[in-house]
Amino acid sequence: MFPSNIPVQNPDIIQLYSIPTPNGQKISIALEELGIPYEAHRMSFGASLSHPEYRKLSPNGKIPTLVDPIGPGEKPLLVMESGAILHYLARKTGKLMPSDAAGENQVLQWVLFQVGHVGPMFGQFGHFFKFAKDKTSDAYGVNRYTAEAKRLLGVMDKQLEGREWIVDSFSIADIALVPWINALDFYEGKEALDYSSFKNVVAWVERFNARPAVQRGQSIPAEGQGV
Ligand SMILES: N[C@@H](CCC(=O)N[C@@H](CS)C(=O)NCC(=O)O)C(=O)O
Repeated sequence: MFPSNIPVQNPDIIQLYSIPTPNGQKISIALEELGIPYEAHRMSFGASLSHPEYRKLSPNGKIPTLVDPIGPGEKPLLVMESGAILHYLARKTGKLMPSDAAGENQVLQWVLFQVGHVGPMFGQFGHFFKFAKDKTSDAYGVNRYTAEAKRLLGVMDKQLEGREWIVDSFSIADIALVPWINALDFYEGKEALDYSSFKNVVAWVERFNARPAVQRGQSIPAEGQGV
C-alpha cells in the first residue's frame, strides 16, 4: 500500500507525499485545518516522482498523493489529484464542506474551477512571464496568459462580492484557490496583472493567509522530511 522505498514511521495514520508547491500546499493546509494525524513525506522533482514505487500511487507522476490506511469500508485508499484528495478529506471528516448535496456541489464547482482553470492558467502565466522570459521574444504567450489570469481574478473578485469566503463559509474551495493566488508573488507577476485592483480577492487572500493552520500548512513537508 505504501511506496516501499519511502520509510513510514506510523503506518496507521494518513500518509501525504508532497512538495510545498501550490498543489501540495492545498493538502497540507487542509490536514492542518482538520487537525487529523498524518505523516508527511517530502518528495523531490525528478527521480522520486518517476520511481516505479511512487508511480503505483500516482500513475501521472505528480504530487500530491495521499494514502489513507483506514479508508472507506476500513480498507486502505490511495488518492492522487489534489481536488479528489480535498474532496475525500472533507467527506471523511464532515468538515470544510457543507453536508447537503447542494452545498457540496457549490464547493465542488469552485474546487474544479481551480483545478481546470486557475491552476493551469496561472501556471502558464508564470511560465511565460517569468521562466521563459529569455527563451522567446514572442509576446503571444505572455499576452495570452496575462489576459486569462486577469479574467480569472475578475471571476473570483465578482464571486467574493459581499462574501468572506468563495462559497459563504470557509471550505476546501478556498484552500484550493488561494495557494495559486499566492504563487503570483513567486512569479513576480502581481503588478502585470493589476492585482491590487481586485479588492475582494486581495482582502480574501489576506484573511486566508492570516489563519494559523494555513501558515503551518504552507511549509509542509519541510526540507528533510522524507526522500
Ligand atoms: N492536477 C494535479 C496537478 C499536480 C501537479 O501538477 N503537481 C506538480 C507540482 S505543483 C508536480 O508534481 N510536478 C512535478 C513534475 O511535473 O515533474 C493536481 O491538482 O494534483
